Amino acid sequence: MTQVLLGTKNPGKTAEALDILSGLPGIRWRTHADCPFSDVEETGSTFLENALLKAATIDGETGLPVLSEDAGLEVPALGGEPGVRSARYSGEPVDYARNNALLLERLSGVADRKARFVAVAALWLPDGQAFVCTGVLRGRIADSSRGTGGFGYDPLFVPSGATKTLAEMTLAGKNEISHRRRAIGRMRTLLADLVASGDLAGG
Ligand code: ITT
Repeated sequence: MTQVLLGTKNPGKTAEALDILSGLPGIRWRTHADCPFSDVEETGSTFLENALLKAATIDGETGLPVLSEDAGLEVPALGGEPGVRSARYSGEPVDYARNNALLLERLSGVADRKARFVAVAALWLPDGQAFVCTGVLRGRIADSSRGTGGFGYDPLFVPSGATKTLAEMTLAGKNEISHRRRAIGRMRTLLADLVASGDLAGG
């Protein structure tokens, strides 16, 4: 079994990612709870840069293969905001309710409520190999918050073709369709190939 560390401190992301990755043979998943690592300052200007930065930095600190992810919400009517600033849209410390209130305020009176979630998953191996997969979920921003599941902007996000917000779905329901499912699901296929070829174990 090769150990791979999930390089995220976000408990919501961790639960969703472990569910998507469950049953993958040859890998023992470690998380921040059992293998703590330092905060990584997200200085990149894209999800891709930040995902790679987190995976490479946490690999450097722990010596383990690391799967990180950078994700966020893009609203075309707001010029792509909150984008890479999704977590800290309304300032520090991170506060999901305050972020959601600010998003609703900025969209007040705006007819075009299209939005998309983007997730970029990055795998960094101790020998310097890196792999990236992206996932997108399209939808729209609701007029008010609904539901208590998930995290972040989930109470405001209604996926295309759905009536419920992501926060009104179960974890399994969100994980069938989400941007994270697409990015990490693609990474799952890649990880299976790396396990089979022996590349994940190194040497
Ligand atoms: P790590 O960097 O430790 O992984 P983080 O929460 O800081 O955790 P990001 O930098 O990727 O993660 O920021 C993601 C933000 O984007 C998160 O705080 C939410 O506001 C939003 N977000 C991302 N995925 C989401 C999802 O599935 N549902 C709701 N909001 C999401």
